[in-house]
Amino acid sequence: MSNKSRKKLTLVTGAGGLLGYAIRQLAPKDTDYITRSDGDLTDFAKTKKIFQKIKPNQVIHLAAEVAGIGGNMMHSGKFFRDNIMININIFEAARINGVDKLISFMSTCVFPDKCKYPLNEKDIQSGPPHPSNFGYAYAKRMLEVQSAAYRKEWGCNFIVAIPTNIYGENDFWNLEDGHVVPSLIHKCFLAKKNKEDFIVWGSGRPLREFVYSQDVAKLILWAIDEYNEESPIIFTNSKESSIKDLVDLVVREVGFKGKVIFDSTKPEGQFRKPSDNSKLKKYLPNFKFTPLDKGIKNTVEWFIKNYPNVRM
Ligand code: GFB
Repeated sequence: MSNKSRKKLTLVTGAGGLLGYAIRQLAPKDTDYITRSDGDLTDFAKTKKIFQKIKPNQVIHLAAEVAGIGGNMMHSGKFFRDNIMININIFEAARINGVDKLISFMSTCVFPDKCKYPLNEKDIQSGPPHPSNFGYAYAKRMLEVQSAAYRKEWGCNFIVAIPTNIYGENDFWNLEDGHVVPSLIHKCFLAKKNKEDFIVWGSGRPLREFVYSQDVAKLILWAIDEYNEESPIIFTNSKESSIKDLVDLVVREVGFKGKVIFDSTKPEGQFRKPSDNSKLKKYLPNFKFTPLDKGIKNTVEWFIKNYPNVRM
């Protein structure tokens, strides 16, 4: 945490991760960042202290317990408990310290498993989420409820965004718990280094909408200033790619020449979760998302340059 005495405008929580890294490249100077080492946000007294010290006007609340499909299946209790506690504490500390605006984040895995496509902001609570991440998904769904309740009783301008599958520099590169993009880049890199097969989970057929962290960071900085609706907003280019498409890009960028094996004993999660970006397009008709091949190229370059000093 910065210890300069000037008044801070914006506080970014969970700033040590993927989106925190992207926001740091773009955010205005009056921004303060906290990471896990600044205090345990599941503890209300510690959270309150941080807010009293920094006195932010705005909060970009990224802090969360997150993981890919493997981590979600292993830790449904922890992910439910910790995310609920963090969000309760952050919202309350923000309210009692007079924060003007707070943006928090869900993910498209919060949507019902059986839902009409494309997923729309209106459908979040209309059925149970996919079993692979129900603990995380139910905790994150409460952000919509919490924001609406705080607006209603206390007039807080708290908003919620829903990015789809985010990837980019400074991701979490764990082979078992990471999201698909960082895990596959790391696995492919190791397969090349150790002259082994490159093992991919599942059939490669599931579809995802990958969004580059730098694009999401731009959208967050727009939303904290300009988006004021109670209803959440989905951040996506609405462009689906299969896991196989992703594998091909990773293989090309890593320069892997060996054998790729799709391991059907591993989990696949939801088959697809195509999302409606018409609300985003209404606000930002000219916003250009980074194409997946360019984003993967940048991400692989970053990983290779920083390995082994990466989060994993
Ligand atoms: O990123 P991921 O774990 O998230 O991607 P989800 C899972 C998809 O990628 C599945 C395939 O179809 C997997 O079979 N996959 C292939 C792999 N190889 C790998 C690998 O090495 N690691 C991983 N992780 N997947 C998450 C939710 O779901 O989406 C989270 O669990 C969060 O809660 C996130 O919301 C955005 O898209 O399946």
